[in-house]
Amino acid sequence: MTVLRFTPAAALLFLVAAQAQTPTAPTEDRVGFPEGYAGWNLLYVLDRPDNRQIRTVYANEMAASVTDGNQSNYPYGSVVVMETWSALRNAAGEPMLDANGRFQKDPAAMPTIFTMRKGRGFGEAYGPNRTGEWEYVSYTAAKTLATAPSGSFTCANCHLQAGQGKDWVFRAALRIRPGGDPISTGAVPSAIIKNYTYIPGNLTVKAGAKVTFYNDDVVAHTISDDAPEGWTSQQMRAGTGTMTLSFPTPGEFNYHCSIHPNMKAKITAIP
Ligand code: HEC
Ligand SMILES: [Cu+2]
Repeated sequence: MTVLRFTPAAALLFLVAAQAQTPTAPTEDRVGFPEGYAGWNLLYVLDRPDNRQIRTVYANEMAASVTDGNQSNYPYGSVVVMETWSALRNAAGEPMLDANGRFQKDPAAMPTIFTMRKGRGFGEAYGPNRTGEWEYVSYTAAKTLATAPSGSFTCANCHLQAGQGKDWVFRAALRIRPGGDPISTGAVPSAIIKNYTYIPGNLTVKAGAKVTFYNDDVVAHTISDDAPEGWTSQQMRAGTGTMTLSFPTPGEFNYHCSIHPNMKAKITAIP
């Protein structure tokens, strides 16, 4: 008589085998290289300090017709492109900022072109990683595949985080508005506003530095000089408003919010 015993070692083998299964993904490229994307509608430019990249995001006319980033009605045919580009760095490896406090593209680098397209019935092949009717591919500047459809489950799996409410598009709410509205600059924040608080409340910078504020609160705020007749910013929109201030000379800048006068903080510029 043989006794089949399910040993812990067998259980482990079974687990390993189950994990080794590759998640499903489309096998054919239905996204297509986005010819002429740099001339499309600019949605946002995000400086990514963690991986030292500039991410420039464009939308074709259909995707750009969705002006509210929380709307889930991107029409079929919508294409969103994110061009990722390494930032120019100094000898210490830190991004070199331009006159506006923004990262600059490294002219020696080549971009990668992340592309998502929505189509009727798209996305089914992703199975549990499906994000609505989007499919994903990334391309090199030479228009070859960087992430082929078969590997694009990684894209879908991560974009799940953006959620159905945004139709799995992460940052459409960062849309750059025409007319010089300084919201949504995508610059790296040196200070944020959260829960009616400027963070940090006491910031010390070197004279010559630029400080970018990011309004991460659910209501609008301003930055207003405490000095009588002092300068005041326009309202920074909830969630997306940004503001960059320069501190060319040493000194103290005490400021408050004109809407909530008890919000107070200070920036000290040292030589
Ligand atoms: C680890 C998570 C992750 C993976 C993997 C990923 N993305 Fe994204 N993607 C993001 C995030 C987060 C953003 C928003 C910009 C940012 O924060 O860098 C984004 C932005 C985008 C955008 C601009 C629209 C938007 O959502 O704001 C496109 C297009 C895009 N990704 C395509 C792709 C493609 C194609 C792949 C696979 C080749 C991919 N992504 C893989 C997280 C991911
Ligand atoms: Cu306020």
